[in-house]
Amino acid sequence: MAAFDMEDAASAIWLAEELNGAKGNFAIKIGRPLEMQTGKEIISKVRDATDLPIVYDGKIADIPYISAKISEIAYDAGADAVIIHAFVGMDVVREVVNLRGGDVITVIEMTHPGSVECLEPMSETLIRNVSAIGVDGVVLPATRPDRVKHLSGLLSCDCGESETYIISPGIHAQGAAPGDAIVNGSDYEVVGRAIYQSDDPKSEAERIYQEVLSRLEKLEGLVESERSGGDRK
Ligand code: BMP
Repeated sequence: MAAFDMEDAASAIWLAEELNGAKGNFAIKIGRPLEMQTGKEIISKVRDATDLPIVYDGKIADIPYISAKISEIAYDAGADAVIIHAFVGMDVVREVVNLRGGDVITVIEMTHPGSVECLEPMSETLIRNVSAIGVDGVVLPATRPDRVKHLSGLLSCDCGESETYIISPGIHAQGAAPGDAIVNGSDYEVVGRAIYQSDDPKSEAERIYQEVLSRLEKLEGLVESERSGGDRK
């Protein structure tokens, strides 16, 4: 998932078009710096430039009425998903989920050091509660793969494997390596500066995607050889 935190519309639209034809499974996350510099219209403009899923990362953390209002504006502009904070409370999460405007992704733990102090003590409760409400996705930090592993195990589902997807920022610019989160249970890794500040963003996105894939394949190979080793015993 490419984080669009650049600050001008032309670069965002260009990169959205480039990624549309990129080899891999990509999505676009529109962040506040881009939105503040260009207005909410940037969501519609990126929508027109690409078929990729668009996530509006407003990190919404307001009262239920206002959180729902902001989410509605983002969905109406063309966002497929919005990111809201879970720590504000389940009444907020429920209000946004009940809009049924698109996917709802909730922040559980973050990549920066302050998250350990403030979010970690309540993250187990948060992930169980948002999971019970039925959010579509959660944010867990690629910078702490052990937390991705632990918290992903708490996502509940009646039918075995949870359908809630996990997105994990922190790749490259914040120190995590491509694949660190995915091999620990995440579904998407979020990459911002390493892509949009590179000389050739499309190639860089494809290269990072391949790196993640090869780590996954290596892991699956290991699991497979352990299993067949076990079968022979
Ligand atoms: P970068 O790869 O340039 O560090 O960007 C990371 C992106 O992920 C930014 O858009 C940031 O807002 C977001 N993010 C994060 O870095 N940590 C979190 O815990 C949650 C985020 O959404």
